[in-house]
Amino acid sequence: MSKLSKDFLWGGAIAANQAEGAYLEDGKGLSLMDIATAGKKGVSRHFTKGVQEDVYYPNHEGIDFYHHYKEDLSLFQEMGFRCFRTSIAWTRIFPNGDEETPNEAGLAYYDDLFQDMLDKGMEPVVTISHYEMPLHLVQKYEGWANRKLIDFYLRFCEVIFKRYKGKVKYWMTFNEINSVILMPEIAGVLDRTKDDFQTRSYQAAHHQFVASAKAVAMGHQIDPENKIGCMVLTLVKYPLTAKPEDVMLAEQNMRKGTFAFTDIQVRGHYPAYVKKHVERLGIHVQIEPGDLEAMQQGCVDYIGFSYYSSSAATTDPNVEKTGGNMVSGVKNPYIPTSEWGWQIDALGLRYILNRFYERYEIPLFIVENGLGAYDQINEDGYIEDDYRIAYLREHIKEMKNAILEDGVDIIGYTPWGCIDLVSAGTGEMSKRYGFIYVDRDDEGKGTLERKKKKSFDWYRQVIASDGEIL
Ligand code: BGP
Repeated sequence: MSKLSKDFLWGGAIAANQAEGAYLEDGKGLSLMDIATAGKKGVSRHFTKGVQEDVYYPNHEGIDFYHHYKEDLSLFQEMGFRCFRTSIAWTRIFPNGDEETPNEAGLAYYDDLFQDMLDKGMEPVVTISHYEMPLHLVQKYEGWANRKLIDFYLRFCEVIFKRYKGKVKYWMTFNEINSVILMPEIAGVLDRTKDDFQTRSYQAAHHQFVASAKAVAMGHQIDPENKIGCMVLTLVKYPLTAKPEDVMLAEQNMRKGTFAFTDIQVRGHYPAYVKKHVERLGIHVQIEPGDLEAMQQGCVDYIGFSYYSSSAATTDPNVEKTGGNMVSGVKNPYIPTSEWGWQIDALGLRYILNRFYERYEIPLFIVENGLGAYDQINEDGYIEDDYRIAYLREHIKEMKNAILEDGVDIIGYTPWGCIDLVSAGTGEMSKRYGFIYVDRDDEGKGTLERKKKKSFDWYRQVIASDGEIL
């Protein structure tokens, strides 16, 4: 029998800023992401300009999950979801981020949302900060480069931990925390042309590590039932050849891109290779008394992570490059690529699961995985997304191998964008991940009608059979 246990958390994942829309409703403030994606290729970096009249911002309406959540959760329930991952928009709770009193309407919205999940048999899995923060905190404080952000974030955490106590047990502190170094603009650190950009980015990272650790400690104190994880983007790198230099480089890239972040948050301190790296960069990161103790006292309970693709590493400068989630790598000739140039590698999932588990021996949670693709509606109005089924099938097989063959402890699996939503990387609707199609195009036209794709029934069967029927 190759079934997974009944308590394995099958589900799906979205983020507030890419799905909710209703960007100024019920007292919500402007978020960084409300102006960061402007429907153009790549993340627009006109953060400081605020909303411009002549620019189209896809996140302003998203898929209007804000008003459709009951209908959408019912569809997830039909698929048998046992959990559902979303984030809380910081700006619904603290519109500017630095005020003392939270916005009751925002709190009430998530009360209803989490209650509806529970009523429909889904364990809420909540990202506290998914790529977004009040724009005001960027404009007034320079985002996470400013130490004050730690307190603003902790105030937000305290309010939501207390309010949703008993409803939410699974939390993650920052989505893809490695983005603070890979794309510091997401943490509100602006202006790459300035000399101190790197210093500010590393300072921002330190602030996030301290904030995350303090949030973990606080969350445990408020409710000992809470399970609080980190969330990292996994950048799996293989050596392109068996040349020792390539092997070493791949390992260094794994540390720099991925393990540095988990080492810090799981073990609660800066590893020696991180200190050496910062030393080599010649930058000074200000560490205040108590910071290192706080990091030690706020080790995470589990590792949440996203996995989409892998790439290779080589010291040879002449080989072909490949695209990827936030960073590009070297093309691996043994694996295919998606329409967006991300290399598809299901075995890489088993590989990273094992790397994490042998390194830390704490539970893992695959909170993002999936294939972004252009979907075609056929004449009967149906979407036959066999390519998506094939991608997920192969990844689930490898996840099962990790559990059943290797003994890795995995809490659950939440494929990304279980309902179509706005792409974080491109700002487009047409890069779709969902089991459920949403009638909305890149210009914001469409009825917002929801439609089940072929993968919907497939995933329902996967869950119903506890992963046996793929
Ligand atoms: C991750 C993010 C998500 C998401 C996903 C897919 O990095 O956590 O927010 O969008 O990648 O990326 P994209 O939307 O660019 O296809």
